[in-house]
Amino acid sequence: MKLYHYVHCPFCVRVRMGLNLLKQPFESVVTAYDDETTPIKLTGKKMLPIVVHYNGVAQNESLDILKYMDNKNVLSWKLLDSHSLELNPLLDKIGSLVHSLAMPYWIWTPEFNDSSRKYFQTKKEVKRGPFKDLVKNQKSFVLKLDELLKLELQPQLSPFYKSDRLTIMDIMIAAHLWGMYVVPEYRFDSSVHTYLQKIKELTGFNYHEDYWR
Ligand SMILES: N[C@@H](CCC(=O)N[C@@H](CS)C(=O)NCC(=O)O)C(=O)O
Repeated sequence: MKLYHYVHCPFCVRVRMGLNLLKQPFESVVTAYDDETTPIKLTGKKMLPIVVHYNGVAQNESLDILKYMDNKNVLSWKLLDSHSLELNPLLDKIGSLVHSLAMPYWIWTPEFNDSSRKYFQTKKEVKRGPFKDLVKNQKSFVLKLDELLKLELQPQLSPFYKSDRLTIMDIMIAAHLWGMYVVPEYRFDSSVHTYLQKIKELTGFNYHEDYWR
């Protein structure tokens, strides 16, 4: 199967982590952020991740893809239903802070060229304001992120989120947090770093591997 994805995108990272964990091989197709034609042709929407299955059927929505592939329930999907009331607001807050902190750096990774960088920045600045202001406000975003992780993530790790085994919830959390590894000024608290590295080990995830293909 083929996976169309953006390297930085947390929803795409979910699928990369999940498919690796499920030992499901895939052909990786890193798609340019300004390529509207490829995703629209496949699913009618300019949105990744998209997988094209062996039978040619294209599927989007990260969780739908993983659920479909996880026929043995390795990722304990029921836990997601029972914890969604706490997890979804936590993911929204983490996602918003990580995006504000990491976007100004993502655009300088090898995934982007001049054209896709301009497309991404123009689109994202409509919602978040100028990237130069995001960088200026870095300290306050970092304070908020650290506080959030300390109060709402760290106490729930046992050693995984509300579980002693890795579940889909860890993949969702880690996929967002992973973006912070590109922010050169940032260091996770060591317990969060250990948690993320454990997930990396279990899923065989390698964030920037496509740059060496
Ligand atoms: N609910 C979707 C969200 C996917 C999503 O938001 N993808 C973003 C990238 S992070 C996207 O493709 N955006 C295209 C654009 O804004 O041009 C999922 O879980 O797969």
